Amino acid sequence: MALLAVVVVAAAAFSTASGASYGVGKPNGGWDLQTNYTSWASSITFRLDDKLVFKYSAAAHDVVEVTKDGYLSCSASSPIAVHRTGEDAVELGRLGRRYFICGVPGHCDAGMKLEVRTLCSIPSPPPPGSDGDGNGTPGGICIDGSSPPTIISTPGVVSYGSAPGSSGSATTALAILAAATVMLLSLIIV
Ligand SMILES: [Cu+2]
Repeated sequence: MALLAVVVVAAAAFSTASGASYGVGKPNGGWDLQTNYTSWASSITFRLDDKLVFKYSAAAHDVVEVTKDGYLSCSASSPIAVHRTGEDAVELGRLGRRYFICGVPGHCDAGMKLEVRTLCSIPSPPPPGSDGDGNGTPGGICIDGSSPPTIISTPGVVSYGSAPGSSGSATTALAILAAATVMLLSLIIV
């Protein structure tokens, strides 16, 4: 029974849907001087393997991925990446925050700056039988996409690798629950 629970959890972890694609500033704007990107980004929950698409006139703008400092100071002088095609797709391939500004002087200060926070692909599955202690929120068990969850041979223990932001509490709770079930079952059998 405990093993079954583990299999179900592992199966849920593997069934990652492919990411969504978001046109930056859409549907009412684009990558331009009119859109408020703070409110645009706050209306979307970005998940791992989602994609940003910056669409703009390449003659008027560009897209520079910068550090948090570059974002805060509107400085494109130490870029992480520069995009200039007018239709640039950026994969959100890792968890955490990323920062994009327009490198044309004055445009970032005028509001062409975007902060995106990428969360786990899958909300954490609540441990079976738990009464829900917040394990469904991002930051619990987190699949980072680059390393599939590994299943250790000890019954009831599932390891999700070194996914950033993962806390051991959900896994530990699952392990304890599984161990308790195994002990109970063996008592009944004996
Ligand atoms: Cu611009």
